[in-house]
Amino acid sequence: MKLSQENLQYLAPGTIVPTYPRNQLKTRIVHLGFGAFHRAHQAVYADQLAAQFGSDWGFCEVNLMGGEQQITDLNAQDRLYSVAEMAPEGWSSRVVGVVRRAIHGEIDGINTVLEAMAEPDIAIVSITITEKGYCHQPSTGKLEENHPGILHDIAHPQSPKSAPGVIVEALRLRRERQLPAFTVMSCDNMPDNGHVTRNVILGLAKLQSEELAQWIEDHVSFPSTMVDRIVPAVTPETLDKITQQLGGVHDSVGVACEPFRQWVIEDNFVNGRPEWEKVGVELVQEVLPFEEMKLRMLNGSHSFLAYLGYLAGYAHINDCMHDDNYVAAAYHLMLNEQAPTLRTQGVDLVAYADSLIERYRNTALKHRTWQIAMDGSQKLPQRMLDSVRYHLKHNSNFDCLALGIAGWMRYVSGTDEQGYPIEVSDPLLAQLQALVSASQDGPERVNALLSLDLVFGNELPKNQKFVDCITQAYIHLISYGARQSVAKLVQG
Ligand code: NAI
Ligand code: CS2
Repeated sequence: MKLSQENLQYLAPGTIVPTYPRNQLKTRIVHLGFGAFHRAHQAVYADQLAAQFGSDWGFCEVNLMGGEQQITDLNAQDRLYSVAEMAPEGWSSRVVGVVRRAIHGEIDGINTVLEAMAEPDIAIVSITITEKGYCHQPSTGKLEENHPGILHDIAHPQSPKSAPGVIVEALRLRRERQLPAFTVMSCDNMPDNGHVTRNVILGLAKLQSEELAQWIEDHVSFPSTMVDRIVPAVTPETLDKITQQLGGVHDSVGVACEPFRQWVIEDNFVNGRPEWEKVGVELVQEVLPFEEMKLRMLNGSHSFLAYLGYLAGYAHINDCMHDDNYVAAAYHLMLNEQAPTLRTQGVDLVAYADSLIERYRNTALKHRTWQIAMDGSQKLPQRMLDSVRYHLKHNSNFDCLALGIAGWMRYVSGTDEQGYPIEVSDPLLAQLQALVSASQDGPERVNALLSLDLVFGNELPKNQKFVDCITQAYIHLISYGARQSVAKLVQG
């Protein structure tokens, strides 16, 4: 039996279901990126608001590329799907009912997406399209004008392919039709994600029309957000567990995640917003300190564990947590090398680190190190390199960060410690492979990879101390392996 409005009655007792009048919701948010994370985060907050406070904020879900099946399946399920929270003591499920519409840019046509974004009621366009979807330079946060998607959209602005191109064209339509603008809210893991979004949208708009760019500057806001909830990619086993949990009702769009969630939003909306504060969202003036804390302590240690863990043969983050040296290294990274770089005030960072380790230990999550290792070229700058810059400036130690960066280099070299190929997934894969195959393993490999200015910028590779630290960590890693390198790091 499939999940549907009619079959809600057959769900296992205890499942939370939408009891609010779904047809009274208005489509007021278009969300780009109906992936695992959005389903378990922003949509859950909206569902709670509708259920507890009668909010009428509903979503139009859009996938621009990939995830075709999810959109088809969601429509076949009356736009219902479930979210399972995996607590160590047991799972609990909630059926989310706030999706009003679901479309795909490649199936329904980009025009359908643009028209949906140009509907008068749309007040917010929110985004979770992964870091690479922004077509920016990770090292600077600016638009990458040579990105193939951007080159396409400059040539064909009215049939865009990239997310920035779609947003710029939707805003152009709204301006032409004299409709109010919408707020563009990034919920991806980047520091100052609102600023990056603003850079790419305005950067692209300027290449098309100065007037449009000016209108966007005057009428659109780009609030930054800090988002947190560990949502591993859904596997067939996850879906089987979800079916069991729902009492035999099958949900092809279901997602499972940790119980914890957090959302901090810069309160800067041009066309209204849901009353998120009623369901625990923190609305603040400045998000950057929260984002940096999360990106460096959580995501930085995640990436460290992902590269060094994968190389050591640990398939999941919770497997790394069985190795005391990895736990100690994660703590060391968080508290000795990331925490000192932060400007958060009034947060107990030791308690924060403890809570992260506790979350990583959750055996139900099975969060693959391979998944987190993905797209490293887009992640390293905000997770590790900004902190390295701090340490270089303050002449302080960054051995753990250096090992993390060396771990990424070893990982993207494409062969694991047993000599098996690694399936590296990264938008810069072609460049990475070219650099790897043109360099000898060792210091030459390190220098080759450091030449990637989209990742490392122009200054870091010129800093001898930085180059020496990374080279030393890399040589140790290829000589003794990941486990020993992590052990040496924590045991001295
Ligand atoms: P996912 O793989 O389930 O979904 C990715 C989504 O991005 C899909 O909807 C896909 O259509 C879209 N997408 C991918 N490449 C794109 C491109 N080039 N242009 C436009 N759309 C594109 O991944 P998931 O788990 O939903 O994560 C997405 C992002 O959410 C992450 O990269 C991160 O920035 C953020 N996030 C994820 C968390 C997690 O634990 N999964 C937690 C916190 C933030
Ligand atoms: C992870 C994040 O995949 C990754 O790179 O580090 O998605 C992480 O699970 C989330 O940011 C947690 O909020």
